Amino acid sequence: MNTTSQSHSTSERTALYADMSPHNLTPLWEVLHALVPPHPRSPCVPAFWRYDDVRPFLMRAGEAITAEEAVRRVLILENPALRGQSCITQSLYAGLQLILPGEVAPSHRHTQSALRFVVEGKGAFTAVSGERTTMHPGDFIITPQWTWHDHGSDADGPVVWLDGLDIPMIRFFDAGFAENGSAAQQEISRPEGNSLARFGTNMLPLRYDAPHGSTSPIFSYPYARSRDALAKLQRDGAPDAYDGHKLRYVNPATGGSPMPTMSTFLQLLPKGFAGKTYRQTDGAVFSVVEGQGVATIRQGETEARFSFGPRDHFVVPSWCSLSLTASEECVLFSYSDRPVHQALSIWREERLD
Ligand code: 1HN
Repeated sequence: MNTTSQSHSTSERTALYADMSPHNLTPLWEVLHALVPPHPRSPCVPAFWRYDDVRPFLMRAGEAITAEEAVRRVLILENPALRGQSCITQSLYAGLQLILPGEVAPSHRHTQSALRFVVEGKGAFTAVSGERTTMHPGDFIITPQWTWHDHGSDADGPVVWLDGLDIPMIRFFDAGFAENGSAAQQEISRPEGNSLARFGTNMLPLRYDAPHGSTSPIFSYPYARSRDALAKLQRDGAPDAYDGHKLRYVNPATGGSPMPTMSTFLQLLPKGFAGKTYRQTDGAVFSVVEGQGVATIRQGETEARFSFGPRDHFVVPSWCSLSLTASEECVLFSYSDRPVHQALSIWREERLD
């Protein structure tokens, strides 16, 4: 191609772009590479929230506003590269919620699914669809989409939990609906533990009719049970070289994830564990329950090393490589958007090292 035709085509293109722009037309060939990248390049970055840094702000929030006035007294864990968007990854929301003795976070429902992972304190409760669940540290509790839910506290101190929601996904699909309850607290129609008795013992009621569609019928997965399972795995065999001893929570009726949009996991890293490096397309949020360790996260040429302890939180964006080491025996809870990747047949994992 000679220079004349090249400059001719450049000016021709510039004119073409300018003339068609008012018609809301734009040339694909200028953006094609960015639209179909050779591998994921998340705009999110790895980030870490040390609980000792966050807790004083939570307690100040407890003095600045009541749970009732706030509706939900939560400090959002915002990805530093996505400030102002109320999200920790492009598809997931995370926040730390505080409830104080005697408070009520009023009843409402929405099409976003929520998970709670109890971080500090015990004796608060959440009520879902007429049943209360008392919170203990490490309990994993579900609020299925479009179920009435409120929180309260008979505790004698502050109770803090991690909220994980699929807010950015529902926003992406423009499928958000919400309603406030007519009373601050919903009526309780079943005794505590009823859903665990019906669905949580590897048995199901005859003529089981999924009360919440593809969401698990169990509201609470108590830490004591999950922790005990990990202790027995640790006693009985060698850890996986990448994950340690890692279990996924399931919907007992389907074997699938507890919620259609979020997977949840609990893993034990034995003392001295030096995990191999892996990456996955699902970005994940971690809540540290026990122990001390280091998460090394690589994104392109940039490496982040987070020394974590109990109640700390960190995020591993999509396709960042992660390795975990433990100087003390560790237990980590995590959640991600994996079921959506799997439903779309786009989930990928690479085990490196
Ligand atoms: C919500 O309903 C809760 O019920 C927590 O505790 C966090 C963040 C955004 C929208 C709804 C809750 C939330 C939320």
